[in-house]
Amino acid sequence: FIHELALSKAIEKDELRLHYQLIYHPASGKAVGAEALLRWFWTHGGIMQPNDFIPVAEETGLIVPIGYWVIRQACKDWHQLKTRYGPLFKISVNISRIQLHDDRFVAEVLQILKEEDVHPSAMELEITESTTLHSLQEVQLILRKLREAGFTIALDDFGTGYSSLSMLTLLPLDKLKMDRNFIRDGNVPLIAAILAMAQALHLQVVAEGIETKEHFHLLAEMQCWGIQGYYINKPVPLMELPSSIEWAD
Ligand code: G
Ligand code: G
Ligand code: MN
Ligand code: NA
Repeated sequence: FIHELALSKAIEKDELRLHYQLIYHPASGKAVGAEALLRWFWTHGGIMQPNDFIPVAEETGLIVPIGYWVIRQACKDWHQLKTRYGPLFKISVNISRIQLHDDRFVAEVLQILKEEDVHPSAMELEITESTTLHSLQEVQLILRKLREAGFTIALDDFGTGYSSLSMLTLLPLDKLKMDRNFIRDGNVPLIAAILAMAQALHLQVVAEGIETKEHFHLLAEMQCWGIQGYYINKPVPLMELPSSIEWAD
């Protein structure tokens, strides 16, 4: 692939950056976390979005070292975020299937957090259902180890796959990230059903794709645990994150 060589040098050339999107907790009116979203500032190609290079990174295995870079950078950034948003603030990191199946994953991640002086309880790992396409038992074991170490586990893009409901009981999860399609379509009965189901299973829900004031108020009234989307903030570099005051209405 044409970008493969360039991507393999992205870390050493310091071309990767994390942008952040806040996760807002309507019940307290506070930002409780932020999702780290990777960007590649490619010298010849401008800013590359993850949808354009993550698939290449996955096919080539480069996602493994890139993923460890993401976790280390997120740890460094957490030290700044906690002074702004408080010590309970969590950083969410997307983890793809190939990363999770690296033999060293659990040990390596724990080592990185130790070196960067971040407790696993400050980090949430977002996985998708595609993670379990192979070897469900192996995934269960890895997630259980991570959870025992203190990480929280979120199922990302919930509602877009085919086996969502069985996954909810098969995987050790703390959270569901409700796919933004439900919000975009304004499917209130389905949103209500997902929230009720999650509550019965003791899972917290973060609604994605909150783009308008109407979305914001709807999900707050429905007592959704967390909300995330362009209405709160677009993904931006750490230093450009807004203070919570701005969305108090
Ligand atoms: O930031 P954006 O909305 O363009 O992200 C597009 C997709 O890329 C999302 O599905 C997101 O989960 C994924 N993604 C973003 N950053 C990372 C990352 O650091 N690692 C992995 N594995 N996926 C990421
Ligand atoms: O798959 P995942 O949920 O990790 O992907 C997050 C992606 O969603 C990022 O690429 C981010 O830029 C995008 N995103 C975040 N908020 C919104 C939103 O309110 N509307 C839309 N359309 N996309 C969003
Ligand atoms: Mn995500
Ligand atoms: Na998602």
